[in-house]
Amino acid sequence: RRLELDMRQALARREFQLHYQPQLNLADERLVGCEALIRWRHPERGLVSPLDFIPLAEEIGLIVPIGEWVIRQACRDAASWPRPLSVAVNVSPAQFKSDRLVETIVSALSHAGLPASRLEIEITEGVLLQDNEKTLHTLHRLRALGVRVSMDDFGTGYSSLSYLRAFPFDKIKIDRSFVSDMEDKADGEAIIRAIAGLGRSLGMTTVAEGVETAEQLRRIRAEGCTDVQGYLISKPLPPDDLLRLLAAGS
Ligand code: G
Ligand code: G
Ligand code: MN
Ligand code: NA
Repeated sequence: RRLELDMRQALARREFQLHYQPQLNLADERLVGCEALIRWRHPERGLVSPLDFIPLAEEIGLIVPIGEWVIRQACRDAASWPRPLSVAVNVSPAQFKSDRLVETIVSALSHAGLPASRLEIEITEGVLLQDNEKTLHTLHRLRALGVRVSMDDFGTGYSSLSYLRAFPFDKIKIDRSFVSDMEDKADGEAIIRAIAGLGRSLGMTTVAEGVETAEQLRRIRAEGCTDVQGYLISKPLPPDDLLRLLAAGS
């Protein structure tokens, strides 16, 4: 498989990049964090979406070294930002299960000189599906370090609520399908209201993802989500563009 061979060399050839999508807090209208999203600049294919290589990377185990690069790079970048925003990194199930995750994070934070409180990891239900004892142990170790943990794509899986009971996440990221449903179906808005209320009761931040229009933002604010992320605020930005945005004082 050609893509597989190329991916094996992409790290050494420095073809991966991180883009950063800002998250806005609705209470004070300030940026509070950014999600790191990997991009592969392939020499012939151009920009390859993570949707097209992360699943393959998981399958062949390459997600572990790629994911380690993501964590190190995200910590380095965040340490250079002019304001102490948090940086969120997506951790896939295979990477989460690898025994090196906690050590990698400790070492990345220390090399970058980034306080653990500025790092957030985003996990999906896929992480929680298997080996619950070990998963919970890892989550608690991360929490003890001061790293925050978010539940990504909330509401799309089978038992989101039981995961919230099993582990006290810091943040719930409401899947963008509920946001896009909001304008044509009343259900979307009702679901967002319910998740925002759940977050409030449990003391968790609630981020609405995929916010694209002012009308969506108005409704999300009315329903009580604490933060938003989406094209309306900003697309994922290359590091230099993000620095310019932060320097401009957003
Ligand atoms: O930004 P974009 O729409 O291209 O991202 C597509 C998917 O790839 C998203 O589900 C996102 O969570 C995932 N993704 C992006 N960057 C990373 C990464 O560094 N690690 C992992 N595991 N997934 C990522
Ligand atoms: O799965 P996860 O939530 O980690 O991935 C976030 C994905 O959503 C990224 O691929 C990112 O590029 C994409 N994204 C971010 N904001 C928007 C938006 O406003 N609209 C749409 N359609 N996609 C978005
Ligand atoms: Mn995410
Ligand atoms: Na998500």
